[in-house]
Parts: sequence; structure tokens; C-alpha cells
Amino acid sequence: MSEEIIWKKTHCARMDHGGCALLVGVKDNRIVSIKGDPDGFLNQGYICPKGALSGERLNHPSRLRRPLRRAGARGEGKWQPISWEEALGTIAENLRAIREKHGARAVAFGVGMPKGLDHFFQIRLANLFGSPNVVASQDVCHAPREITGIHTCGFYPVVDLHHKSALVVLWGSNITSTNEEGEINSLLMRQLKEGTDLIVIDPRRIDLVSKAKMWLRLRPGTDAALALAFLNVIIEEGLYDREFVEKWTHGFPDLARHVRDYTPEKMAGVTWVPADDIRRAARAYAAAKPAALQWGNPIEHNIHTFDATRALICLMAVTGNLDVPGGNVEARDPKIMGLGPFVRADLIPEKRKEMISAYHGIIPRLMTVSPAYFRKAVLEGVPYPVRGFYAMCSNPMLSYADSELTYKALTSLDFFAISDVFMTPSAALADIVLPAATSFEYDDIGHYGIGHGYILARPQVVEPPEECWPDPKIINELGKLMTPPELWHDDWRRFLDDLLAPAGLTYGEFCQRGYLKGPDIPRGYEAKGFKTPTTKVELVLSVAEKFRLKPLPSFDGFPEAEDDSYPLLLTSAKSRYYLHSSYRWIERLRKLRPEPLVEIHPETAKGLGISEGDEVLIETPRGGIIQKARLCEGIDPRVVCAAHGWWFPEGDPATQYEWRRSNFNMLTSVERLGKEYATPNLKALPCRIRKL
Ligand SMILES: Nc1nc2c(c(=O)[nH]1)N[C@H]1C(S)=C(S)[C@@H](COP(=O)(O)OP(=O)(O)OC[C@H]3O[C@@H](n4cnc5c(=O)[nH]c(N)nc54)[C@H](O)[C@@H]3O)O[C@H]1N2
Ligand SMILES: Nc1nc2c(c(=O)[nH]1)N[C@H]1C(S)=C(S)[C@@H](COP(=O)(O)OP(=O)(O)OC[C@H]3O[C@@H](n4cnc5c(=O)[nH]c(N)nc54)[C@H](O)[C@@H]3O)O[C@H]1N2
Ligand code: SF4
Ligand SMILES: [Mo]
Repeated sequence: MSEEIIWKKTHCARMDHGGCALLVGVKDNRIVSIKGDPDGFLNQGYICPKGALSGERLNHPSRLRRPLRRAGARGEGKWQPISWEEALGTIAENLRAIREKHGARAVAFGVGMPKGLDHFFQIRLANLFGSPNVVASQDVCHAPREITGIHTCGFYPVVDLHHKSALVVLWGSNITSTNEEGEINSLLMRQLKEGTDLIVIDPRRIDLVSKAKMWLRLRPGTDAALALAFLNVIIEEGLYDREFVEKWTHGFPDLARHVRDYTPEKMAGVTWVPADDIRRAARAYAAAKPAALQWGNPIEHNIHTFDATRALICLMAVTGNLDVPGGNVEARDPKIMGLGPFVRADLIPEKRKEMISAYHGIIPRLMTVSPAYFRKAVLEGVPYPVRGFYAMCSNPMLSYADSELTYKALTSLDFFAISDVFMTPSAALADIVLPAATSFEYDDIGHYGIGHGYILARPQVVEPPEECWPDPKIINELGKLMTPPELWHDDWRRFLDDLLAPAGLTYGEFCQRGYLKGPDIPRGYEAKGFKTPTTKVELVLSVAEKFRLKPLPSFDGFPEAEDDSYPLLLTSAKSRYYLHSSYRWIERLRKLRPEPLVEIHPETAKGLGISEGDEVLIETPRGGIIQKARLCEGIDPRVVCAAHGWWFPEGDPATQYEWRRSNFNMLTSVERLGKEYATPNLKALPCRIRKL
């Protein structure tokens, strides 16, 4: 046994979207310490509590270590360990049988939040298998901003925290907890120290409100209304960037006429933000040069997400903040293999027409199937039956809206297999469960394919448990059994070199560098215009009629009708100690947040006889769950904010670890969906609470 700690460099992953460069201390193939790497491109030494404890995932006694075959009834919690050969053979045999009987599209492939290259391996597997159906949570995560961006201005406008902004607006983004898509909060903190102004738009007093010049405490679900009111002020008061608007936008006069109706006075009634505050914030955003808008998940968590994202991009454009350093930019990829060739999109040319969501008239360019339509296909055979499912890195029982519906769908499949690092409520319903190796245990690449213009090296630092396989290896081997074997490698790691070949680097050389970034090309549109049909930013969408989209963003009412029996508004926020449904089994994280907490204003709590720490029942017309009351002044008295992602790994396996008890998605439904992305309402739900 050696005594010495060896420090290895890699990047954090699978605790959020990832991004922090890490120094990982390893002794005898065990991680003994993790620190933020001061040389980190994104984090400059920063590390969050989850990242610091992420090594604890690897050695948990109950981690999945053998492939398992279901031994009792579905969900009963009885398993028989089997060999990899048998596990992969069973999966391939069952999925091939479904393909023969119902066609390849009757098998769906599931992914969760993009965690690493595994995500793109899985899409490649689906494509090679011949199925157009990759099921993902994109309906509530980034597709609205990315794809609305592509339709409106030809690219996904990402916040540029790498260049100095005069003002940053956190529009529903709790960046000190979530650091989404590698927007590591240390980049913003440095700017704030150097004098950048901050505006926070959030129904709760998030940490950064203490550093903000303004905090708009809006009513959940009214982001589109607020953005339209900003546009009203900026256009009515002539604060827009005339030159940019004239030269580079399409439909400004129509937008100007259209937003006249959205006065701050009218929208104050809707958004709960006083008219004067709307004016002051809109003026500040228009005056600051440049101003960056970091938008968050809530904008994508209701049926009006297309309007909200459209309105926000119009806002960036008319103020001249689009594609300027320190604003919202088109991030350009380094010279690496593109997504299309990596996933072999060419082999499935009819995907767009064949995928389940095509039948539902989804917005063009959204290439994954929303969970709502996936379950409809499984349960109702609409537009055609789906009978098999192979999922990885995902826990649908917790992450899809309406968990009872998910339960029905997963238990009615002919065959369901999943890979995970731990037994979950979803894995508990599978026929075969595969034990995955995870980050730190294999060579991976971070941030590929998510539109931020860089990739991060995530080299392996320890060996995985003997029978835990990296997802790319699982997929590579499954691929050989059920798709043309010549399209896979003997050793899956060769895909890493393929991906980097255009950059003239091997994976090893890439790891030496740590990351690769594409070029900054400010105002790239000046060369050839914007990549839209009109070559301009389309304030009015030129393809609206063709694609049956709304030409102009509007506010069409609250996501859910008001209801006197449910007088409070329920929203949610991610926990800084967990990733969605993951890792409640890591003891040191669990100690930091042992139970699900619902935030309630003290006045509201008093009126309901609720005290700090009481168990409360939270109810929507859909169902009820139990969480513990946490009183906080910083939330609007009309709003409560419950925790998302809770199940109990210590619970009874025969109830699939109590996924009904505290799971937010027992309260959500897919009865109402946004037309463009099939997004359900996850936030802004009328609710009531009472002490138990
Ligand atoms: N009500 C409500 N619903 C939501 C949201 C919300 O805010 N509110 N958020 C939505 C959003 S933004 C997203 S992105 C989705 C996320 O939904 P999911 O991606 O389904 O959820 P996670 O908990 O991130 O990950 C699921 C599983 O991945 C496993 N895992 C971790 N590492 C590995 C690995 O290396 N290999 C394998 N095979 N498995 C691994 C974890 O153990 C975990 O069980 O949820 C969405 N659902
Ligand atoms: N710690 C941690 N980090 C994560 C994740 C995680 O699960 N845990 N998940 C990752 C993923 S997949 C994603 S997509 C990102 C998401 O990261 P964020 O975009 O930050 O998402 P949330 O925490 O859901 O919501 C952010 C804020 O929106 C506020 N909010 C609630 N309702 C509304 C509303 O209607 N309008 C507005 N304007 N604000 C509202 C909440 O109070 C909260 O402070 O985080 C990533 N990072
Ligand atoms: S902020 Fe994200 S990437 Fe950074 S250490 Fe925490 S979990 Fe990892
Ligand atoms: Mo997400």
C-alpha cells in the first residue's frame, strides 16, 4: 500500500451540467480529496459542496455492482445477478424481437440531463437501430431557448460571462446553486466584484439578491408578460439600439405596435412587479452596454415557454446585446467532429417525419421526443405503439411530469432495461438493470454538443469496480449486437480520438490541454447576416405560417387557471446539494439536506397554523405530497416553493423507495402542454397546503 496521494486533473461531471476543473487526490485507487483547480478555465479554483463530495458516489456499499435480471413481478424488488454477456444478450434479443414485430420505432431510447458523451452514444445507438425516438427532458430543459433561438436569430444565444458586462440579469436563474451548463458562478462573482450591476428576477430571495441593484419578485409563470412589458418600455421610450434594429431586425414596426398593449401598469397586475420597478429595470437593461441575460429553467417550465423565450431574444436584439462580447452570443465550436457525423444522423433521414412528436406537430428542429408523447405512445399506441425502452442516466419516475402516468407507462412496456449507478424508483421497474461506471472512472468529454463553444477533458482518475462499465462501452457492445457491428469500434475509446481528430489531437493530447474552445467571433452576422430566412433577427417570425408558429410573442394568461380551492402558487428550485433525483444516498450530502423542504412565508404559515419543521401536505388538483415546512421571509406570501427530485433510497424496495411520498411530479400533469415543445407546467401550479 502506498502512502502517497497522487493529484490528478480532470473536470467535474454528473453533479450538474459540469464544468469545474478539479484536482483529485487519489490513493490506492480511491479518491481521498477533491479540490477546485485554480487553473480551471471556467471555475478558477471554485468548487461547490456537491463537487467536493462527488468522490463518495464511487464506494457506496449499495452501489450497483452486477448486472441484474428481474426475479419477481415488476417493481417487486427481487433481482438475480447475471453476467454481462447474458444481460446484453437479453436486451438485444428483446429489442430485436420488438423491432421485428412492430418496427424499429416501437423501441425508444431514453436519456436524462446530458451528462457526458454517453448522451450522444445513446442517440447514435437509436439512429443505428433505426428508431427515431430518443426520449429526453428537453421539453423542460434548454430546447425552448436553443430552438427558439435558432428560429429567431439562427443560433442559441448563450450568456457571455467571459467578457465584462455592465449589467447581468439573472432571469429565473439561481446560478450560485445551479451553475447551469457550465456557467459557473465564480465567473459572475468576479464581475460583480469588479463593478458589474446585477438584476435578479425571481419569486424568491436567492443569495445573489444581496448583491443586486434590483430584485423583481415576479409571480411565477408570468415571465413572458414581464419581458413584453420590458419591450414596451424600451420601445415606447425610444431606448432601443436604432442602428441594429434598422439594419439587422425583421418586423420591428409590428413588434412595436404589438407591445404597446403591454404597459408596465397593466403587466404589474399580472406579474406582481410594481410598474415603476418594471420601468427602472427595463431602462437599466437598455442603458447598460453590454448587458447579459442569464436565463434559467423556470422560463421553460410552463406551457408559455415559446412566448417567454421569444420575448427575451427580442429583448436582447432590440437593445443591441445580441452577439456582442459581454452580451448573449453565438458560441462557436472548436474544430472537432460535429454532432451529425458522431450520431450518424445521415443513417436515419426520415427521422423528423417518423418520430412520435412529428404526429403532434412539434416545432421543427426539436429532435427528441417529449416524455408526455412518449408515454402516450406506450399507453395509447398514439401515433403508433412503443413497446420497448432502453434508458440510461435518467430517472423518469422522478423527472417526468405526472409520476403515476410514468409508472403506468413503464410497467406496461413489453421490455424495459436501464443503466444506472444506483437502484432508483425507475430502475426498480426494469427487466434488466446494468451497473454503470461513472465519472472519475472512465475517459469522457464534457460539454460536447450543448452549444457553449468548448469541450472539457474528463480523463479517468480511478478504476471502476470490476463489473461496472462506462455507458459508452455498454452502448458500443449493445450496438454490435443489434445494429451493424462495423459501425462500432473494438474498443469504444477510439470514438474519443475520432471526435478529436479534426483538431489534430489524440484524447491524451487533449487531456494535456484540459479544454478546447472555439473562436470568439463577435458580431459574426456582419459577414453574411443571421442564419434565418430573412438573414435578420426575426422579431416577427417569417416562417410562422409555414410552421404554424406564433409570429409575435404574447402573454396569453396564467399557465393554469386560478382556483379558489387552491389559493397558493407552487413553484420549485433545484437544491444546491443534489442533482435532480440523484444522490440522496450519498451520506455526506444527505446530512447537508436530510429532508425535502417546502419554503413558506412566515405570515402564510402563521395563517395556516404551520411552524418551522412541521410536516405539511402539499396538494394540487393532481395529488398530494409531504414535505417539511421551512419558513422564509424571502418568498412572496402567495407563493410556496417545494423541493424537486425526492425519493428515499433507504425506503422499501417493494414500494420502489417511496416515490409517491414527497415527489414533486406527483403534483404535475401533462393535460395541458405547450404546443411548440410539449412542455407541461412544472412551476406556477395552484396549490394548497396544510399541517399534517
Ligand atoms: N417537477 C420538476 N421536474 C423536472 C425538473 C424540475 O425542476 N421540476 N427539472 C427537469 C430538468 S431541467 C431535467 S434536465 C430533468 C432531469 O432528469 P434526469 O436526468 O432523469 O434526472 P437526474 O436525477 O439528473 O439523473 C437520473 C439518473 O442518472 C443516474 N446517473 C448518474 N451518473 C450516471 C452514469 O454515469 N451512468 C448512468 N447510467 N447513470 C448515471 C443517477 O443515479 C440518476 O438516477 O428533470 C426534469 N424534471
Ligand atoms: N445543484 C443543482 N444544480 C443543477 C441542477 C440540480 O438539480 N441541482 N440541475 C441542472 C439542470 S439540468 C438545469 S436545467 C439547471 C437549472 O438551473 P436554474 O435555471 O437555476 O433552475 P431552477 O433552480 O429550477 O430555478 C431557478 C430559479 O427560478 C426561480 N423561479 C421559480 N419559478 C419562477 C418563475 O416562474 N419565474 C422566474 N423568473 N423564476 C422562477 C426559483 O426560485 C429559482 O431560484 O441547473 C443545473 N444545475
Ligand atoms: S459547480 Fe457543478 S461543476 Fe462545479 S464542482 Fe459543483 S457540481 Fe461540479
Ligand atoms: Mo435540465
